[in-house]
Amino acid sequence: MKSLVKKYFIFLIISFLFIVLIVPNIYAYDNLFSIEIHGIKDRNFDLNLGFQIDQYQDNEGGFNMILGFFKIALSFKPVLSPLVKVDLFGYSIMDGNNLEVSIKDNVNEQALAYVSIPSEDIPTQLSWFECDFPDIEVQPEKTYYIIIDQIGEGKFTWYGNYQNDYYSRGYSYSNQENTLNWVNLSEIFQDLDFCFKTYSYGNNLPPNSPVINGSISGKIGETYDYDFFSIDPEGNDVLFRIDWGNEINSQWFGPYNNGEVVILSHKWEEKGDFEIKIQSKDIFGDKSEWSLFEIAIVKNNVIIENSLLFKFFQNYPTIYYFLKNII
Ligand SMILES: [Ca+2]
Ligand SMILES: [Ca+2]
Ligand SMILES: [Ca+2]
Repeated sequence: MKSLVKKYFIFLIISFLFIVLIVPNIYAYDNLFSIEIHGIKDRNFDLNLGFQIDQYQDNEGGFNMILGFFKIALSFKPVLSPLVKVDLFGYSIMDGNNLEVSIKDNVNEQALAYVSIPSEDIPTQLSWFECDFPDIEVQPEKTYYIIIDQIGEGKFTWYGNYQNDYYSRGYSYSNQENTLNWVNLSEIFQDLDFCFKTYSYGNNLPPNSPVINGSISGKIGETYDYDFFSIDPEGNDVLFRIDWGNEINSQWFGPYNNGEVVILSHKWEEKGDFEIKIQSKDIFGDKSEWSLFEIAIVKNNVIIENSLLFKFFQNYPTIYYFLKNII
């Protein structure tokens, strides 16, 4: 009878241990893929890459036209994409309304990109100035138009040159406000081409593969910090993605400043050797090689092995052996 109670007691203990030790581990697999992300910033991309001039006509002087009763346009054919911004050459004679700058692929259709430049931001002396609109993809060798307008009291003066075809891949046009009729100024004024520059981005290099620091060994269920960074040759902001050893890539996260140290925490819910992999890409999408980092995860059973209950089972070698193997 006494031994039956003992057996029952042992059965209860094993059941208890099963519930306490095994079940949570099974459920913990659900959390295996979760990561804690510290210090993620939500901010606009800081485009600090060098620009590259694509199309241009920089032969200045000889001709100018004041915006007022008409819009002015010039056509160009890009070679590079995206189109990032344009520079114009001119100045404002007096304060007026905003200068409206549009990029179109058809003069009478909607703008593909647009920026409205306040009158006070337009130079009052003849010079180049930047018109930066949201970047757009353009089709190389297709004709696009830069169209400028200054509704009402506009006094912007655009400079160009004529008598030679200084820009052979396009023409200049004007248009009375609110009409669809564009006049080809290049035909009237001997190959007139206004001064302009279009920009795209320079050749981009990917960031170097990330440098990873952190623990090379750990225990099941404990959290470990890993810090990492990536250097981009052009100093671009970088994003990362991580595989914690489960062959699942996280979403890209970032961007971070070039070389900024990022810290992430992770815990593993099973024993084994895991290969952490981190890849970076710059804001233009060029990716680094993956960096690898290994961690060995062992059972976290020191506390259980030292417990009175566990020592008690040492008197029952079969159960002890069984328990040793299941925890
Ligand atoms: Ca832009
Ligand atoms: Ca021309
Ligand atoms: Ca880069």
